[in-house]
Amino acid sequence: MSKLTFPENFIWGTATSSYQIEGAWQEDGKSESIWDRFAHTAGKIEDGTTGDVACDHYHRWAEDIALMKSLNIQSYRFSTAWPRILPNGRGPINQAGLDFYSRLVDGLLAANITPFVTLYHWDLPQVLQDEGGWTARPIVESYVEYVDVVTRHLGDRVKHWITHNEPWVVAIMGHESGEHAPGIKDGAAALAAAHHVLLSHGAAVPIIRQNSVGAEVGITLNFVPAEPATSSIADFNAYRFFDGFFNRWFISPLYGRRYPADIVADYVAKGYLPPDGLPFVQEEDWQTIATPTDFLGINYYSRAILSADTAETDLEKTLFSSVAPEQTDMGWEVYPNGLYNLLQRLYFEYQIPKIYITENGASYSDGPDENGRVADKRRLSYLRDHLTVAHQAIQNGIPLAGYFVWAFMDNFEWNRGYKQRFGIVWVDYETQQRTIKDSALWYKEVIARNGLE
Ligand code: IFM
Repeated sequence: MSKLTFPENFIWGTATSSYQIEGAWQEDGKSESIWDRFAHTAGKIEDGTTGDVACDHYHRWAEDIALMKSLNIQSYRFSTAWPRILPNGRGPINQAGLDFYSRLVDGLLAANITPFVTLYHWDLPQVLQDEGGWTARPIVESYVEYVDVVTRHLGDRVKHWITHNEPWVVAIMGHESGEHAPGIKDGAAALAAAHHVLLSHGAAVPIIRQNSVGAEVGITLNFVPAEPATSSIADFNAYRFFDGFFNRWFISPLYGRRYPADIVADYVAKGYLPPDGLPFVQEEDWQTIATPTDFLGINYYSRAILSADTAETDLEKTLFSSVAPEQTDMGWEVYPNGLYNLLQRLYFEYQIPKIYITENGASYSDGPDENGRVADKRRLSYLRDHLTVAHQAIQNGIPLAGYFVWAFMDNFEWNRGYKQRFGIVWVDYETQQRTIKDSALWYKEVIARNGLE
């Protein structure tokens, strides 16, 4: 077998987010987030759990950094929690919250691990939700204030910033299906939320550049490459809508093309938009949203195959309806070629100068055997097959600059709770003991060799 070598400066990383791992939900002046509120509401989380303690990373961060270092991890993508830093959403700064992230950044740098900071991974202060959250335009100003505070304090040491993680999830799962916090079920609200997230991204980019000289700034979108199930016109139309509402709605305005006209028309037909346009848009927004960035972060897990009879009736089924035999515990098809197709499409259609895979990984529940070993073969082959495809994309000229495994350790998988385990490190939630899985040992070797055998 030949060796697949990656470019010399390729970044090998791993990722998490604040609410999913930190715990300490009420400590050191942190206020309630929409996820605290949502998880504390009966019936919202499949296994009835919350992120109150999670992986207790708030107290165990030093141990977690040491573990990363032992695995050769070069870069760590984590998010900052807005309610730790500005408990009122805006105004007075909670120094203890900032200090936590400052220590984390210093610890990472001391371990020679590059911090990649996501400024918003879904834990909005509840006080801002009470004013309308992402559906109300003033949120943009509050977000920019929050970003200004974080980047002023960490911008001397952090040089990679991601404004938002997965605006589709914030907008659609949070405001249309209501499966995520804040649990709203209103199509019109979802579109307003999507717009304000994108607008806040563009408004924040110059502030980040000002506060963090020489930094790279980008946004992370989740993509689900789609295909029609058959050659029928009805399936094609289901595919077209899916691709538009999931993928194009978010990337188009970021690259100067406004919202896709076909999907605007579909939303008018669904009653999500009035016939005479987009009520939440002001003309100057287009330019703000399309503020040039340095990179696009992409999160890829699976593809969708669309047929007219499932489209729009059962979102979860439609998203990940699968023809391949292999599925992860999330029920998502394992389909590495989808990553190749996605990278190629993004590069060809949008001429993106630099791409990072900011998340890729798989949920499998394999736990420690009688000797304490976690032989998570399926995750290992998932990662290997996706990296093989990533390598092929680089060979073909696509500017892919780094790869972050989701996730560094098992954590709180939102409305699915703790049963879904994405980590390359096992977490025993009773004892908080971490156990390195076989996939992590394999990844360690990949990093050491800068490639795959
Ligand atoms: O756990 C999530 C993460 O927070 C965002 N991207 C997808 C992951 C797996 O569902």
